[in-house]
Amino acid sequence: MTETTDPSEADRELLTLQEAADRLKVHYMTAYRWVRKGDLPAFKAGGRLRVRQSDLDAFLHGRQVDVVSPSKGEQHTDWDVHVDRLYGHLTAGQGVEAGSLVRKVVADGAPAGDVYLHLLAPVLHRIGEEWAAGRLSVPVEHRATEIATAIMARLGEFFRRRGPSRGTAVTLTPPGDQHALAATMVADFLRAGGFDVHHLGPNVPVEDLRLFLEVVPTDVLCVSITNPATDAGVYEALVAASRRANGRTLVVFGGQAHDPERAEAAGGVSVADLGELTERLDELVGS
Ligand code: B12
Repeated sequence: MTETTDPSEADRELLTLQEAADRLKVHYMTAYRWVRKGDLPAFKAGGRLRVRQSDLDAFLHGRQVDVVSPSKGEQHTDWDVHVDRLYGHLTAGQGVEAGSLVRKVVADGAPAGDVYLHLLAPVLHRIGEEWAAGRLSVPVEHRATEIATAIMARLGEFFRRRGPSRGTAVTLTPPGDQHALAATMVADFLRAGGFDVHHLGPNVPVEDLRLFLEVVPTDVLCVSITNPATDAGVYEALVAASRRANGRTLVVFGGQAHDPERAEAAGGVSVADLGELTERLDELVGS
């Protein structure tokens, strides 16, 4: 941080730290910490911290991957504590409290991608375990899922990325699979990774998908499979449909109930870890 009292510095480019924090979509204290660490250039003018718009743009550009993508390595967020709290809010139907908790975790600097992988997914997994053990009713699970869906809709904005497109992706779940959230996460990760995404949601009929792929040039089709009762023939059906439609779409299968062997045998690709998806796509289809 540099100190100056030169009023000529206070040109139109200057933002207060609160304005900078608002544009970065973080809490004031988070922006302040970044200034103290020297990550975000700021200086004092008229006794207040100021940030140049151009410095903010450069910071945002450099940090975009951090804000959006899962972090690798260092982790300061106490995920276990947040998982317990969010589980409590979701199962009690406390949508406002759940939303505030997630907003705070992001405002404190956690990448939105990490919120998906280390907070929402484990909470939903626990909800599934408790439902399967007969300790959570179906309405309570449904209500919790609705709140999680609303939270994800709000987090979606963190996964937008400007710049040249790396290709077009389609995301969905196959026929008979009503589990929508993981496919939405896949769509957001692909957007953050620079893809234009057509997110079709759950339960998409194969023949209708083929017609869609005929008119929408698609580089990657990402299929999320969660329902263990999914028809085993769906792997071949989806790969065949994409080949008939245009012959160029790479079909990637993932999700807790997907079968890697069937995926590969059908001519698709299996990717288990969502955090690795865009890197794997770099290897598979190039940038
Ligand atoms: C919510 C929910 C539902 C809701 C879904 C509503 C909605 N809007 O999505 C409803 C009520 C519809 C539902 C229905 C059923 N469900 Co359900 N459901 C769940 C629950 C609690 C959460 C699902 C979820 O969103 N998880 C969070 C996501 C983010 O986690 P994920 O799927 O693991 O995804 C991660 C990775 O796998 C990966 N990933 C996922 N997809 C992809 C794709 C690619 C390309 C890549 C790279 C990565 C990737 O990235 C994600 C982030 O890490 C799960 C519990 C659980 N373990 O998930 C049960 C669960 C999946 N359901 C289960 C069951 C049994 C059912 C039903 C059969 C129940 C019934 N008797 O009717 C039906 C089937 C309906 C159908 N036809 O699909 C079981 C499956 C058990 C099994 N494996 O044998 C589970 C595991 C519950 C349990 N513990 O028993 N369910």
